[in-house]
Amino acid sequence: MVNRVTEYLFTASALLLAGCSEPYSILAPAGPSAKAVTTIWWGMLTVGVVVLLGICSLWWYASFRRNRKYSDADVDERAVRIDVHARQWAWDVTYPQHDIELTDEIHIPVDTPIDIHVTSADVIHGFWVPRLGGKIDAIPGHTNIVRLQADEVGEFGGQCAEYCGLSHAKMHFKVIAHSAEKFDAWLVQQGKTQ
Ligand SMILES: [Cu+2]
Repeated sequence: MVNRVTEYLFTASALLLAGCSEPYSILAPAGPSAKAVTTIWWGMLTVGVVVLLGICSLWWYASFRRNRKYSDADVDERAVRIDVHARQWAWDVTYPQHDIELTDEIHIPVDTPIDIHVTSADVIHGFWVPRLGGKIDAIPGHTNIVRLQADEVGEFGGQCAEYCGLSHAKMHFKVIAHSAEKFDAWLVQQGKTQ
């Protein structure tokens, strides 16, 4: 068995080396035209190797980073849940733990991870608050979760990021980040008015 493997390796090596043998090899140019081709060949090989190494490195980094990010997100018990239902052409917002309902407006506490559970009543919309986090699709019959967090108090614009009909461009909303105290006061006030 070992002898047969050695035999195959020897034959394969001989064939490969035969391809580089001088009578037919572009790697042994003997004239100006052939030298130009050889230069391009080495250039293409170099660029190809650099691109391959770059892609492999990014792939490895992305795989490692993704695992770490999701495991960190799962263990954060401070996360506040807010449900967002998209429809043509508005955003219905509910706070499941507080029995609060809003439209086109999301209030959050600052410095706190917020898990937005996003779904849709009709077509696919795109939930996006550019200054606070990534986009997530709002899909009928399915719930996606995106985590947002504001590092400062203020008002942040949100916009539908998936074409969803005639008024798609007007399907915007705002996220208002309060200090922890003001957010608690806002919750109490909403509890009284709803
Ligand atoms: Cu839209």
